[in-house]
Amino acid sequence: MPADTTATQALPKRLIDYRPYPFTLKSVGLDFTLDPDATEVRARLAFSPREAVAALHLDGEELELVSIALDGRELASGEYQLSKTGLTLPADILPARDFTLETVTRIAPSKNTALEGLYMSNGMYCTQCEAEGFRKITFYPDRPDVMARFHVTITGDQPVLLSNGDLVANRDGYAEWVDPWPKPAYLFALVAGDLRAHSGTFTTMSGREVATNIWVRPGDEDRCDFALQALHRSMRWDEEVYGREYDLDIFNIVAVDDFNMGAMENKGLNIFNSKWVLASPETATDADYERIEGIIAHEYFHNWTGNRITCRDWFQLCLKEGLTVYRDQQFTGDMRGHATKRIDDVLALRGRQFREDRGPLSHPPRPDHYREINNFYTATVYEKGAEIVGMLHRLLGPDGYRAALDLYFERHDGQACTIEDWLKVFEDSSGRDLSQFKRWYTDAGTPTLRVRDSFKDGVYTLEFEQETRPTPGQEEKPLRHIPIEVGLLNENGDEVVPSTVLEMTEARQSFTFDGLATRPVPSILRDFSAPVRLERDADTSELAFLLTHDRDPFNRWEAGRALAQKMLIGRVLGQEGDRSFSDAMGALLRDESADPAFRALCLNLPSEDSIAQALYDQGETPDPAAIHEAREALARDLATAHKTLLAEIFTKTEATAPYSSDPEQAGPRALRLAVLRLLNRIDGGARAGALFASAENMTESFGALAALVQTGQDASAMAEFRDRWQGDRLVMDKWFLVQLANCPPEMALERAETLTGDPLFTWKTPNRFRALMAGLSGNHAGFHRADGASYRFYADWLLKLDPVNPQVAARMSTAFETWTRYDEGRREKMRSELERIAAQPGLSRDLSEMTQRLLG
Ligand code: 0A1
Ligand code: ZN
Repeated sequence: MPADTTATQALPKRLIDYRPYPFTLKSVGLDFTLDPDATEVRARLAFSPREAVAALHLDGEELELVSIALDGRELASGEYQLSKTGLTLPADILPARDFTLETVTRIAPSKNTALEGLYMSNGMYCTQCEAEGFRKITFYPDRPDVMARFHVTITGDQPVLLSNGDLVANRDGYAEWVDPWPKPAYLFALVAGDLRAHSGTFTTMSGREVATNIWVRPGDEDRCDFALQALHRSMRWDEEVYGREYDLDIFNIVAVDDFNMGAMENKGLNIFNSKWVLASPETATDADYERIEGIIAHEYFHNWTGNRITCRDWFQLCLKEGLTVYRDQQFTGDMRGHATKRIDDVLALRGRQFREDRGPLSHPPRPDHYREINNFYTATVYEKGAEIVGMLHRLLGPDGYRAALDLYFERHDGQACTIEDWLKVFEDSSGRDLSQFKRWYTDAGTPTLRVRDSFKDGVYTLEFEQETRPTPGQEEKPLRHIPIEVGLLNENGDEVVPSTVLEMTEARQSFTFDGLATRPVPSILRDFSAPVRLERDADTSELAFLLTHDRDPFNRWEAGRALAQKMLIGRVLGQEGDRSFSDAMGALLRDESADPAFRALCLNLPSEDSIAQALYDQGETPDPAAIHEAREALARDLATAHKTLLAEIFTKTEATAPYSSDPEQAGPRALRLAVLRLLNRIDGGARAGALFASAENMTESFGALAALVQTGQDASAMAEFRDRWQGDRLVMDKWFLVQLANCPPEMALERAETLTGDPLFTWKTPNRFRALMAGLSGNHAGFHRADGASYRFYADWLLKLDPVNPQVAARMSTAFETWTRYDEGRREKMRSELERIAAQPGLSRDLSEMTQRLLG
């Protein structure tokens, strides 16, 4: 599909320009006659004017208009205007009462490589309408505040024909679906193909039976049960924890191989990237299982937070996404353990959102302008959006939070809402003023929180100072309202002041604790109570103390992480190290009472990217090769210092029971693999090789492979893995990724070049493209080679993908988001690649906006 060059110059959309749509859409009838090259869409839209005189504008892109009739009268071509972006009927031809507009349009799903609107994947029809894909299906007011009831018919020779809502008629080649719940067009979905169902039933809390189905390609049926059970667990959890019941008689999930994102919450018909549905012990890792469960839950939870209550406009995206991510995080915590879930979430937040917030792409969770909304499905909107909900929960407490949510559902069911509506329910239900808190939504940037402490006459004082650096377009940074959870420990490790939430609202603020016999050790920002960068000069003995004694598991882990970070940064800067980190890890390895999954998280060293970020935050210029060296050396030293203990754990954690992805088994497995990654650096690959040969599940097989790749000893294992799995697209994605992301940096680019010539590198499939490119960009020192050759290779591929799939090309351009961190030479090389992309004639609006923002 040719890119729309005029769109490249389009002016940004602005939040302040929001105006309600001048018509109500009372009902929608859609008739689809499917054909790969000429699908016909007949749309009947029943409108009611809300304003006396208004033109009717319908969005529409890349559509062939076959006919148009107003209240049954065929319109002549002079009576309406057609443009590249839509269809307008002037006010003077519209009646001042209710009217119906009927259009017939033609589209070609088989030619739709952008995977937005109606497209084809392996001969199956499917749709992706969020955010603005429905306008590629028919002319329509494609904005989330226009909600309507849909009645859909599908005619086609596929055995399975699905849409939203409840099925009211079904015969050979024909199906009719009615969705009783008004919805915006972005939640519309249609699927047609030769599909098989793995089915179940769920009885809701009021006793209604819901048919549940996971639809997949023939041959994949035996990999669906985990997803189906995860769906049932999610449905029950939303009833028990939020009081939310499912509201249709059927819930369908479909797995598709070609999908731009993870999954989509279309009403009653969730569409998933097959990667996040299909699971079997032989093909999916423990991490995959946990993620599948989390994504199934996320999409299901959208039924209330997103669908029943939706967003007024796309600026409010974090209203549904932040809340729904928060809900899926709570769910996974309940299913699998809160401590490790919180650590995983904070690792992801720092790795993606803090990184985004520190560079040219920094934006508020609720942005106030954009050119292409698809570029705002970001870690800031999702993960930081979830942190903000978490802070509200912490400030109001569990009962206050639940009361606010009850009010939200009661007050706004069936509406399209804003962040203001959302905060108002918290204000009204708690009586608190959240005007300063609102800055978290409207302002970009990660605040830095500096802490000093003092102790005198039994009084301990914590003094905090907050500061947020300027971000693009926001020079001034008003003060934030920051919840800081704190506990104090005495020298025996007893908690002398239990966890309490301090509320910081000033630039500098002190909090005192009196009646203490001795100077306490503070545990600050427990459970990571706010998304800030905490700066505190804690010495290594205090960190080691917290790692052993803190009651708050997050801060225990955080202390270990801070020790590792100190050690790594010291090494990169050529300073003398000490044994504190190694000793602390030794103590943890010996502590059999500690949760194995927690111990695994502590043993995993900080990523090279996060070390680079930490150096940059300290005002240093990160050197990727030196960082790689330092991290490798620390891993080797750790392995050498504790080789006997590590070997013992490796032996002891060997599973004896048949595979299960439950935390009881996944935890010890994670520890075993963390230990393997260390031992592998000093045992010549002996253990990893043996495990690779004997493994009966993908977690161990892939874990062993990943360890072998680290030292570049993977040639035969890679070949064997490819031979075994070449017919399995999901497993092959892993194969592409791991050999680039984990290999020694000097091998990365050459491997990537070779892999692009592999017949299995089907680059138009988003999962495959992402696996290879994210593999390369995830190899920090390999991507940031000093000669800039990886940058060039990567940019060439973005340019190649852009005309085919602009959305994915734009998302993948974020590999360059840290370009300002590095030395002059690397900066220049990245900048010139970005300029080369920006100058490409016919560049998509998606990639054009990204390169312009990246260049600043
Ligand atoms: N709303 C989905 C994510 C999603 C967003 C955009 C898409 O296409 C541009 C597709 C899916 C979710 O939060 O899961
Ligand atoms: Zn979502």
